[in-house]
Amino acid sequence: MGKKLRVGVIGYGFMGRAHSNAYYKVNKFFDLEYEPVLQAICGRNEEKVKAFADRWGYASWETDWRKLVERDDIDAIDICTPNDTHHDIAIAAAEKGKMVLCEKPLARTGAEAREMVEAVEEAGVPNFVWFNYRRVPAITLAHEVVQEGKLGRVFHYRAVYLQDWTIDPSVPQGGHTFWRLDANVAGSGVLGDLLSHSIDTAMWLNGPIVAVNALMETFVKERVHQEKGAPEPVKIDDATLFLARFENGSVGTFESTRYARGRKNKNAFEINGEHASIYFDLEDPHRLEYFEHSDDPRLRGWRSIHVTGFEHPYHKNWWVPGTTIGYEHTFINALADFLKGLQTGTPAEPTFRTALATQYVCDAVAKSAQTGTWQEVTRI
Ligand code: SOE
Repeated sequence: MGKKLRVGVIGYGFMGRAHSNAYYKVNKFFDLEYEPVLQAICGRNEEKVKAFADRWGYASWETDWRKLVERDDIDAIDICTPNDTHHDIAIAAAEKGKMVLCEKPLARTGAEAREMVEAVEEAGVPNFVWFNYRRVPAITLAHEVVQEGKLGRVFHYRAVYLQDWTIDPSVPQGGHTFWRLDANVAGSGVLGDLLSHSIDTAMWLNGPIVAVNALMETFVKERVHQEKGAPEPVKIDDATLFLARFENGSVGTFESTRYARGRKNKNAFEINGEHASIYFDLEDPHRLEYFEHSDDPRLRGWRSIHVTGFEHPYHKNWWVPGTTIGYEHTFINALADFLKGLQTGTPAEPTFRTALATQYVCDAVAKSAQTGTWQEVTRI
């Protein structure tokens, strides 16, 4: 430890809390050269931002992100605000020479994301996107298993990301709680919010997606806007499904919805290879299911691996084998990797450039759903 990294976090909602917790705890569990300092929190509501600063021990607070970005006592800007603000904040921060960390999805569109990539790369500043599920130990283990070639040739990639919290038509859209349902702010519905996670994981595990064929549905056509108080047409996708072709010749299916009654955060995937298959479900996050064809045929079957041993990713930084870690630890693990990247000079993934590839898949999915045709994915 020793190198202080003075962080300015923008946004004190769900992600502001998750990221603040990571900055607060990372050095308690990981041996790192860098030590984040909770230098400033920024949010528009003065009373709330002050209360947040007190609770988390931030040294200062701001109500205007532009002022925060101008400050000389900030080394890194972390964007935890709704999607429509990511582009302007990231570019302003990069121009000021700050490191930029951004909550997913990187942007509303590929065009916005591309400009963000250009800005951080021109400025030469470290950058990172918080696709936190890469740091679920069982998903990281899946990555190791695939990298080691245990699956052999991959035939199928199957992903679902299912929730159920928007079935009630009286749930509003817009405002600070329901901005995810407002297309102007979010850019899209489940595509950017949920499928971006699935796509990031899929391309990390199985390589680039080159073409897609999609459909989208909006089940509830009108919702009251929380701030304006009147009903407005709903312009987000409530459900998106797509077929995919991967560069390695495998084929994929992706399904996401917020209308799967009983599914709260089912982010699951299965990969079927020539020699082995793997399956993961975030609703059972400590387990990786694994099937190996070369096992003794009499004993062959799906193994349910409890990914909580010292030989498993991240666990030696936490508790004794068999105990578990949770959602918040995925952010702490991610931050530890980002800080190690600063230390070693090998940037932690996903960088803005890597996240741009996910954004381009999202663009192709949206275009395919509009046109009813296969779409090739823009390559970086
Ligand atoms: C939406 O409900 C949400 O909070 C996403 O925005 C997160 O990225 C996902 O991890 C959990 O669900």
